[in-house]
Amino acid sequence: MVAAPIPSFLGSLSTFPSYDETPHIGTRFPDKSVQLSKILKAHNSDELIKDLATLISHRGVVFFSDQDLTVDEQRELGTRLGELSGKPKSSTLHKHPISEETPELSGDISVIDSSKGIARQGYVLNRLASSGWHADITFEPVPSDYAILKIHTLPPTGGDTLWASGYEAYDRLSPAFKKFLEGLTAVHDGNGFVRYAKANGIKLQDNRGSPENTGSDLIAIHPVIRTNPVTGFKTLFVNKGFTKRIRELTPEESDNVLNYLFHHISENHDLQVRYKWSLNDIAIWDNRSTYHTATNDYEGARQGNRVVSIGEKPFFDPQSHSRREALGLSTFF
Ligand SMILES: O=C(O)CCC(=O)C(=O)O
Ligand SMILES: [Fe+2]
Repeated sequence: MVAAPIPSFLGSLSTFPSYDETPHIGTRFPDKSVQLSKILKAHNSDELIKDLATLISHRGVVFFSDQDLTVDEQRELGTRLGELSGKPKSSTLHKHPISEETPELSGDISVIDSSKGIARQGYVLNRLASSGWHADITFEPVPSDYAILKIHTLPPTGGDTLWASGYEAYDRLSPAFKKFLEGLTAVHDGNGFVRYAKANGIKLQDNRGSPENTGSDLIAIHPVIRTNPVTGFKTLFVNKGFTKRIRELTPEESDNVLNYLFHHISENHDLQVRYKWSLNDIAIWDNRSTYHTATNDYEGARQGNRVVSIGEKPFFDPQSHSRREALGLSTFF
């Protein structure tokens, strides 16, 4: 069988110049004449933003160069991406448990700072660089659909971010292993943030973007294989940052299977994309079907603002297809 080419998912965004960073993950709009602030105000903004959500969900992560988007506009975009792609009415923007409200920034803006806070909780200097792979806030019962990160302070070089595709991670598993994982559930634990809050005198945020995301025990149970409702594709939904235990297995079985899956994600560099930031670039990713990790190879300041929106409660639809199956791409077995 001749494999089909990877189709375009640009829709109404096809009027803007763009290219795919790799075959399986990442699309970039390199031209700074393409401004998200203009897309928000366009006469057909609903169509453009809905198509952007579809593109992000298919391509995992999408990059925009040198953006003038304000934090208010970043919140608006985070809200509309989910609304136009069908998220539940009760889902709004996430307030990170250790997000500190300031006169300038409310709790629904996460400050990503190289010296402290969300991006540094649990960071240990002498660990493998690959130990940082995660998807955002999977410790919430209703976790994130999209995240938007704008980096406004950068070191002269370094500080790249990597993303990996959960669709492709699923597709690379053997049919027997896929079947074994489907229907299993895993514990996701974010209580490292509770300890960080206690140690640093930070008040834990409650009511974190969904009526279900409440309380101070940051534990959730999610399917190991999940269906992304926007694409309908199956994705591997465990991440090294937060997934601690597959409930249906013995502790040793769980440790070994999770360890295998974390290596499967971090060692297959052909399901990853690495982005080298310029000032005021924006990345938007789908937290349901990608993982990401920062690169701590620099000295000095690096800072950005992030909006994380809440999506739907994760589910597995046994009728859903893998990405390669659905797109008619070659398969491994
Ligand atoms: O600093 C980065 O590159 C990414 C930090 C991160 O994990 C996030 O913004 O969700
Ligand atoms: Fe993150």
